Amino acid sequence: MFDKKRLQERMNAHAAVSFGRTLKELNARESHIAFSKAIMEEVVPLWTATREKQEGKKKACYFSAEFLMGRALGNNLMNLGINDEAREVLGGMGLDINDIEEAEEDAGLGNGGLGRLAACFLDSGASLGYPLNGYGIRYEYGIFKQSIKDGAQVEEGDNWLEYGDPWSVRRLDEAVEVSFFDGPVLAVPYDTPVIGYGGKTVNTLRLWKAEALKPFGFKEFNDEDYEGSVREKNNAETITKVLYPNDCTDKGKLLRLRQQYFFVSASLQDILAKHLENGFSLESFPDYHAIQLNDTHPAVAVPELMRLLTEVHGMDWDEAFDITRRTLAYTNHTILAEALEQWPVRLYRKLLPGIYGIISKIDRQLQSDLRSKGIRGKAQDRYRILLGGSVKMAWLSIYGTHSTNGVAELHTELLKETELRHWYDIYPERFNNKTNGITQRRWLKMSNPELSALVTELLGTDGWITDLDLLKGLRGYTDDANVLERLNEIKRVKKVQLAEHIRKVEGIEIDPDSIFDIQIKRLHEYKRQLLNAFHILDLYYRIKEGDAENITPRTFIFGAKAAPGYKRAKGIIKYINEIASLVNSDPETKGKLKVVFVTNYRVSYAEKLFPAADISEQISTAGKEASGTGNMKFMLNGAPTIGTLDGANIEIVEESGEENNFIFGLKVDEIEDMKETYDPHVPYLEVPGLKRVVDSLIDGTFNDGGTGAFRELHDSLLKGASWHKPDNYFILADFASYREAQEEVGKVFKDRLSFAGKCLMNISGAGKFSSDRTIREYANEIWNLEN
Ligand code: NBG
Repeated sequence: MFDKKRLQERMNAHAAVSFGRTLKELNARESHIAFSKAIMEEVVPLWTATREKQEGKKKACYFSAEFLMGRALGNNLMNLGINDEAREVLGGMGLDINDIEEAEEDAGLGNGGLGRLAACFLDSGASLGYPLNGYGIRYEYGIFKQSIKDGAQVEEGDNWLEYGDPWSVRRLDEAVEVSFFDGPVLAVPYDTPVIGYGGKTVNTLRLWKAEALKPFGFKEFNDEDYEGSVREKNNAETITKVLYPNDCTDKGKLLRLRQQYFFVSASLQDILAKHLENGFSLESFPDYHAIQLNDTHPAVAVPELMRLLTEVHGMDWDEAFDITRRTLAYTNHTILAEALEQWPVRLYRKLLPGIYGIISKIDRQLQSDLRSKGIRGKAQDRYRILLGGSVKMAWLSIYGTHSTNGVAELHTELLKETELRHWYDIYPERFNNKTNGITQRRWLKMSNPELSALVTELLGTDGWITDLDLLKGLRGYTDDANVLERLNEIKRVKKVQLAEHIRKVEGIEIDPDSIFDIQIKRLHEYKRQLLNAFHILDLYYRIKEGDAENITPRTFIFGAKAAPGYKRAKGIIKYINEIASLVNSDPETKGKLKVVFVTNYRVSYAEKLFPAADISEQISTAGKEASGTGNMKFMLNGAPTIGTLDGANIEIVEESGEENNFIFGLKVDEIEDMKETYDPHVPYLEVPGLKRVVDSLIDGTFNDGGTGAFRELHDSLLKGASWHKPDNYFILADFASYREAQEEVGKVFKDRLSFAGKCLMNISGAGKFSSDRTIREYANEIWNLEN
């Protein structure tokens, strides 16, 4: 039973012990810590109970270099079912629960979709009662903090642990050693409880921190070599210092490889040791563990598990390989060829000579398997894990595991037909699809309590919180004017809340009666924020020419981080901000058009943006976005998609009806057909208005601060570059079609009830996109796991 008085006492105690003060003297961040620690005390007994209940049962282990958890407090209170009590207790002490929640730093240990997917999966695993634990890296600095100066992105370190992390416990007694060529480091686990909805299951996210075995050299100190005395400590701690801020692609960096091996080796040693401690045999390892590799970042698990089984435990190679393969499974998250991870052999050999030896042996075994399938000589090259001086992590992952899955139907089909076709030919049974999902607990119940209440009322049950398919029951209301009006009222409330927040943090006023048209995701060329920007500028010119008299007022909102080394992406941010200053300061378009680039887009900002959207921008070049998950969050909150037939957009439209979304642009096969002959000069010269906006990059309309970034963007569209053809993401080719779809949006939006009908069709069709469904599929079809 939950005891309010006890909570209050605990909070006072934590204020005293952690900060040496009374509650009244704490600032918001300190109060947040004291309160969270008090809640943590409530959680620990539940956590222990889950551990005991799961003893001896098969477990799934989700290996991921990224977990983009966001804030914990609000989510944990919700899942424990003690929101109201918490509000009361805090209120009684003169504290506002909202202020306390807002004071929490995001745990931003991920870049984008891949890391956030891992977080949603953990929530679903615990909520469904599966023994599913996460394993990753405790980065001291997460994804950088973004600010905008003169329209350009500026990065700053994300010191998320500054005030401490009340949600994790350090378990020094379970530390393990990880060996590199230059010596061992200590891996210390920090465990965070993952509380399932209803509080019945509390799983674990285990993140490893690197430390020195010998943190202080007394001899060096005595010799007055002060740097030397802490060198080992600094070198070790560097491994888990910071998250690499690249979404999708990674260039071969020694430190990154260290990070990968560090967390994979620590996790495998830990899991294997516990398995044996519990009295189970090595041979039974796959009967008790399923390990999912989130992309190729943890692919070194294949040779590392082989090393542990054969070299540490003396098992013979063939049996060890069988166990490894039956334990591991791999998820592919991208089809972009340049993003398939490869490591220079010299790095591998240097850092992990033993592991490199095992990879060579795996590669030799692969060759012999290929021979037995009649694939010989040169024909083997496209499969080889070691070839041309690089280690191909995707090939290692497919060969060393029993399952390879894509993350949306189209993505999986494309993998089978193109990038991974040769592998599909020889191992068709290994390939399967697991369409991504999102947790409705965070992305509807918590972020949008107003809409949640309406949904519960209409359905007559809150069962959708754990069974999202129930949303189908809303289909009965698509013609109910009263319901549609209420839906619109709720949307307006969320828009007012967002507008208020944007006024506070960005200093920009936006009009809640305008269409909120939102594109929030990492900045990448293939996601085509530039297409959106061109359309806005075109609209602006047309309004000024009196050509868009009847336009429905619009607020275009962007949120995006660019990888710090990705020059074009940064150029696009600057370009969007230049358009924003032009548009927002022009009295002629006032009241009709506004552009906002929100700074430091992250999970906690997303929670305010998704519920307030009228339109969801999902405009990637067809075939390039593996799935997308933001698209699902918009849908669940009732925003129709303006988008291409790409990734999970296809399935979204299947579930909600094409007529309830705004689909435009070239399809995968059309792009395939024209890619050899495509000349962007054709649309550039022929589509009315297009040249004008494209040339704004070079004709002096805007200033890129002397970086040359705008000229370079212009060239990328019309001249290409050494590594790609002109306009390789077909922005100019899709412009006219996009503009038409946007016009349709403006028109349909005017009929407020008919637009609300589309919103309701989206909400009611969102059931498939619960990560509960996704996790059940992983559990049944890959992990063979029971709840
Ligand atoms: C991303 C894809 C998204 C997808 C997420 C989660 C990588 C490598 N891939 O389309 O670009 O939704 O993974 O699967 O980050």
